[in-house]
Amino acid sequence: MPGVTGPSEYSQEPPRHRSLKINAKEPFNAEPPRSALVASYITPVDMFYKRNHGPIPIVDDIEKYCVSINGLVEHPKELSMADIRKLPKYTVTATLQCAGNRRTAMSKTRTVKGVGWDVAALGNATWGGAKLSDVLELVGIPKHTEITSSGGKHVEFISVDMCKEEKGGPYKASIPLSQATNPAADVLLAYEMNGEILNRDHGYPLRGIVPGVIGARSVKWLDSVSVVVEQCQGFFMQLDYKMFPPSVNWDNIIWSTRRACMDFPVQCAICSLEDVSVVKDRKVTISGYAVSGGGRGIERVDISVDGGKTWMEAFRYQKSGVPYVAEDVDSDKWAWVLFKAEVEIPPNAEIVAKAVDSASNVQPENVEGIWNLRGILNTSWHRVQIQSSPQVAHSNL
Ligand SMILES: Nc1nc2c(c(=O)[nH]1)N[C@H]1C(S)=C(S)[C@@H](COP(=O)(O)O)O[C@H]1N2
Ligand SMILES: [Mo]
Repeated sequence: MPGVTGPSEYSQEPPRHRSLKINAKEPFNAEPPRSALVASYITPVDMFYKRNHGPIPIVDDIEKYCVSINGLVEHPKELSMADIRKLPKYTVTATLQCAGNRRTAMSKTRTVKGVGWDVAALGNATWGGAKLSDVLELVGIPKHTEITSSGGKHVEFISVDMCKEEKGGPYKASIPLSQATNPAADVLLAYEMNGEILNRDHGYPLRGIVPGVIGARSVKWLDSVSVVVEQCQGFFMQLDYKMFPPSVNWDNIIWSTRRACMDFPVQCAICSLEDVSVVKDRKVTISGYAVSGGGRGIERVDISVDGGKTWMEAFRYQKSGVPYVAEDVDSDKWAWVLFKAEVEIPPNAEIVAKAVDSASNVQPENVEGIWNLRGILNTSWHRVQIQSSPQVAHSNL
């Protein structure tokens, strides 16, 4: 693509915030401390997790940059950033979550393969850009198309970055054409994040944003968008990001037997405490995030201080102090909710959080039942242990 080069090495990586926890250096994979996630509803760009499979590409001449819209379309086009910006601009607040979020905890049950993540491989941002449905209309594909006359059924996003999983080729992924041409699905070709020009780490100058779907499908640094007959045959759609049953191991795995993960399941995590925390007071404020895929809202977040025997409901909000109601016209349907609960804890408490989404899906109780060899989609109840300091034990006598 004109104007964009992929550095062969990691010598030209962008600057990053010091407090990010680095899970892998090259490619760069890092997440913020838990507490940064609950500090604000919108995650600041520098605190947003970064998930890469290769070096960060460099756009050396934005005037020359263009994205190719091609494949089974009547009028293929090369669009410059000026062309993209001419289309109506939409802003969508959406949580991007890596399917590997909470992988480290899954690994404790049985080893899994993949970059380790704590509970912060996600963030909530306001993305600005053109709707993919408008872009596809420019090349002759009407809104709400499931299949084109030439059999096009999927939209493939192809990047310029190079990763070893694709044998030095670009990262890619696809979504169904019906989703891409549905304006209500809010799929964007985004050039802004939180009102600023998208930075290099997050896909400058243009990336896909597929709300409610695992992060892997929101392809950064777009080179082309292609209407194709089959689902993308790339590594990350066919040989990764699939959920296998606990019985499948590396000797008996058959990748083609499972579907590519798309919508993520209901998830929540406590962010005000680490896995093991020592607290002095018996009264503790528990806070965290809850989010579901597919635009499903969060119906409830339940908190327990006794390992799940008894429960209380947490306060949920998106706008500070305003109670959140799932499916309310004012709520952001693709975004997380933050939750808060004031609890009184017994000595050596196990605090648990679980969320319920608007389709009444509930997180699974234990990680064992959802363990899978790639360690994806760990949505088990989030548990943190409290070690009472001597004062607490004493005041409880
Ligand atoms: N081109 C490209 N797009 C990509 C990736 C990548 O490595 N290369 N990683 C994907 C994965 S797995 C995730 S979770 C998100 C992470 O986006 P972020 O780094 O902006 O948080 O980008 C997705 N898009
Ligand atoms: Mo991811």
